[in-house]
Amino acid sequence: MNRSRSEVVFKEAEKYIPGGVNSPVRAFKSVGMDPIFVDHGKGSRLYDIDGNEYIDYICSWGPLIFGHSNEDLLEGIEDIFKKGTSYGIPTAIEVDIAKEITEIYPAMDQIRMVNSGTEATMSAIRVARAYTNRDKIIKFEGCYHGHSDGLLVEAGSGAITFGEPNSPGVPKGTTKDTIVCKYNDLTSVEKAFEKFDDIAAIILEPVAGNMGVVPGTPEFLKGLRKITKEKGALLIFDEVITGFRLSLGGAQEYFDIEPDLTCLGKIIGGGLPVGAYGGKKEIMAMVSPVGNVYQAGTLSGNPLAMHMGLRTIKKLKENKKEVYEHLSNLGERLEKGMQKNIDALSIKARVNRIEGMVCFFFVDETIKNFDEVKKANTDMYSKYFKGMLDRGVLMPPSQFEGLFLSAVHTFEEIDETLKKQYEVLSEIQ
Ligand code: KE4
Repeated sequence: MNRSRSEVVFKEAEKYIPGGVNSPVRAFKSVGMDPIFVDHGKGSRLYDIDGNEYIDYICSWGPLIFGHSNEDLLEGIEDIFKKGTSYGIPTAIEVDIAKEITEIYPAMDQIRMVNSGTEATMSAIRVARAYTNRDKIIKFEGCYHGHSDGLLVEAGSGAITFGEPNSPGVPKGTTKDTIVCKYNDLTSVEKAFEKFDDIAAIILEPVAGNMGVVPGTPEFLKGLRKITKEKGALLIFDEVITGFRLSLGGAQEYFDIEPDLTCLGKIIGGGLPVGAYGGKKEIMAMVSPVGNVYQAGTLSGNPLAMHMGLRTIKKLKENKKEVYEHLSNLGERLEKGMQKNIDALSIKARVNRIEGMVCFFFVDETIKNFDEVKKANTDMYSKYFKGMLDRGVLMPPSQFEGLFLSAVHTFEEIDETLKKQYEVLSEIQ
């Protein structure tokens, strides 16, 4: 497959942008190749600047639940930007989207718009600390919540430890209050509460999507809800991926668990920069200008992003049954077909799936948390990624990301993907 124009542009990009990209995973480093550069997207397809066409399983890492450049969503966008793109003064559309989301997410009486998932989780943690007047938070190994200092940690040695910064530039002081526990392991959380009495909150992805797809078990999630209530800590669901994806009401609807704070992003921006956090009125009353927890943003709630987000949410609501059934059926077809390929070729691999969230792991054991995920054969994944890319199928350029399906992917595309996966796995094993 000819990718010469991407190579030229990438060389140029590396001169002016660190690593030639504006977000690390786009550099394709973990799959050992230079990135493709996109010309445009349409539906479930992505086209690079060399004219190559791909079935897209990245979909901008989640926002594009209706695929690329969806006419329904884009309708009316010109009227918005001809009137103005941002004012720094409130607009009525911000009320409309806040109303829509809080009606769909009963755990949220109020919601504050920000511009990324990182801002959403960072702000939710600040509110939780202020509300409980406690400093420590618990996060889980393998979960990613954006790049705010206190969350760039990895488990130190031993079971329950303070997070060690996993990035230079993060002072030890900002991670000393971050405790890292094991995902799907309630005992590790109970031990943390035995050891520390100043835990403000637990933050987690109720279905982890940043160590590949690893669902939280219902027992684990219900156990977290129980222990946080008992100990007076808040439960924060980071639903930046699962929100409006796992179901219209996200993981909290799917598992019927009401968190104290919810973080959203991706889908609620419909492809434009949006994040949000919200919760019960008495908690959100801490947020400036009502309360004293300061959080602000020049472009928060700008009408262009709100338009795309609101149209996406309305389209999901109006077509709820069809959309989520289709996502789940696509996921099931992928899972079954991938398992068939694994069995036919005796490949050391597993498929994790929950509804439309799927991940193909080069791991030969049941995957419950990061312990098993980190055993993945990333060399095999890199060969697999390249083989699929050369056949016009764009998988996530990292073993530690899930596939992102959309409502416009078709069963024919799933079948084509599975046929190509069989060819690639036959070649690389
Ligand atoms: P952003 O700041 O990238 O908008 O969101 C951070 C974030 C927070 N919470 C969850 C559960 C997330 O998945 C993310 C970001 N996801 C990654 C991909 N899994 C974004 C892709 C990238 O970093 O380029």
